[in-house]
Order: sequence, then C-alpha cells, then structure tokens
Amino acid sequence: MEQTFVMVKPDGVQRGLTGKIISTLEEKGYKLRAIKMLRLSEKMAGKHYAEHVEKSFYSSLLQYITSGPVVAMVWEGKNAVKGARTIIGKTNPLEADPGSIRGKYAIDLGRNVIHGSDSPESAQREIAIYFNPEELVDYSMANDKWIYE
Ligand code: IDP
Ligand code: MG
Repeated sequence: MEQTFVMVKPDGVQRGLTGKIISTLEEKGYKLRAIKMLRLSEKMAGKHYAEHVEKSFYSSLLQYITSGPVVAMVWEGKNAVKGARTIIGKTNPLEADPGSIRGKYAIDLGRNVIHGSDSPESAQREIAIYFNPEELVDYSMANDKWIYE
C-alpha cells in the first residue's frame, strides 16, 4: 500500500472545505493514517517547497501557505499518490477537470485549496516534515475487502 501526503491549504480551511476534502478521500476508499491542524512556520514552508526556491512565485507561495492554519494528512491506499493527484486536479484550476477538487473549488493558481504529493518519494519526504513515524496510526479497516479484490 502506498502513502501520500495531502494538505488542505489556508484558503481551503478558511472556506470551510476541509470536511468535503476529507469526505472525498474517505469515500474513494483511502485510509486516513494521520491528521493534524497546524500553522506553518517560514522554515517548514521552505522545507516543503524547497524545489520551488528559484521560482518567481516562491515568495508569494510562502506568504500564502503560512497565511493561516492548514490541515495535514497522510492517506494510504493502492496507488494513492496518483489517485489522490487525479482527485485533486491539475495545479492550475483553469486546467483542472471540473469534477476534481481544484476544478470544483478553485480559480487562481495561487489559491488552489489543496496540496498532494507528486510521487511516492515526494510523499515520504513530505510526510517526514509534518509527522513523526509514531503519529501514523496503524489499524485495519473493516471494509477493505469491499474496496480491494
Ligand atoms: P502542485 O501543487 O500541483 O504540485 P507545484 O508546481 O508543485 O504544483 O506548485 C506548488 C504550488 O505553488 C501550487 O500548488 C500553487 O499553489 C503554487 N504555484 C505553482 N505555480 C504557480 C504560479 O505560476 N503562480 C503562482 N503560484 C503558483
Ligand atoms: Mg508539487
């Protein structure tokens, strides 16, 4: 089973979309392994978005992501990284499928509501920024046999 890191960004929290986002991933069949609300420090935000440090939008991205609380989560399931990215939609909400989270709830690139890891390697790197290993709760889901063949 694969893990992915998903985060409701400050705009998603302020707009009351946290519950809908959790429901969407739950209803898909993914298992929630960890969740916490926090406000990112500049340092944590810099770690998360280290790959974008040279980009023109980096400072506005850091301002955005530290502007209010976020909800950080670890979701687990078969091909969860790609599956969650599909549910989340393309980075630019204008190009995101209308049924995706960004397609439904976002308009601007810099207010795109949600983050999702882009590869299993990124997922592990990002999970380690937000969670200690013991914060990932280990349990079995009663309905797994109705989700996986
Ligand atoms: P992703 O979130 O879909 O993985 P990335 O390219 O990793 O997209 O960019 C990280 C975040 O930076 C995006 O989700 C978006 O909020 C912001 N961002 C990306 N490109 C731009 C841009 O051109 N202008 C403003 N913000 C951007
Ligand atoms: Mg990314």
